[in-house]
Amino acid sequence: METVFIGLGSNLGNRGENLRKAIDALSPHVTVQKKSSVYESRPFGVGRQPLYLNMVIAGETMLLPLQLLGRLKKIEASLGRGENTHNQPRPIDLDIIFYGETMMDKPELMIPHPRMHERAFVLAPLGELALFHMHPKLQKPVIDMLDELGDYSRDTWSLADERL
Ligand code: PH2
Ligand code: MG
Ligand code: MG
Repeated sequence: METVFIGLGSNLGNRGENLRKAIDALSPHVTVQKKSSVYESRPFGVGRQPLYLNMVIAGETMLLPLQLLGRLKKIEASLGRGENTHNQPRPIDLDIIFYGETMMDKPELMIPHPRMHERAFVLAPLGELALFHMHPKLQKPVIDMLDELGDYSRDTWSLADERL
């Protein structure tokens, strides 16, 4: 059994419904223990796109990292995400943020997520769940990573009305 943090993002279709359906589809594979609030965030690093809804969940899973990745991809596909939609608007994106203390550097999967520490739309919801959780590679807690993003990142997101 391993503790896993998963980032969810949606900027196409009924975004709140997409998040809800993704969490439902996850639940046979990941016992969801905590859910962050839902955030609305400006698209980061991908040009002009619709606003995202983002959140993070924490749970426990028996799946190994690559098995979990395979499961996340199936859920993304079942919710209408096509192939080769990296950095394109998508109904759902499911990213492994942390998997226990695991560090993994494969072309198909990097853990922790390689860009999580630069992204307020990950760190803000993650901070709600685990402010003092250590990044195993950077050896920093989430609160320090948030600090380093600085205040400017504060106006890239707001809390959404959605309650999941
Ligand atoms: N995901 C990306 C790229 N940019 N921006 C926001 N605000 N939220 C995301 O989930 C997101 C993004 C690639 O996965
Ligand atoms: Mg992503
Ligand atoms: Mg992804």
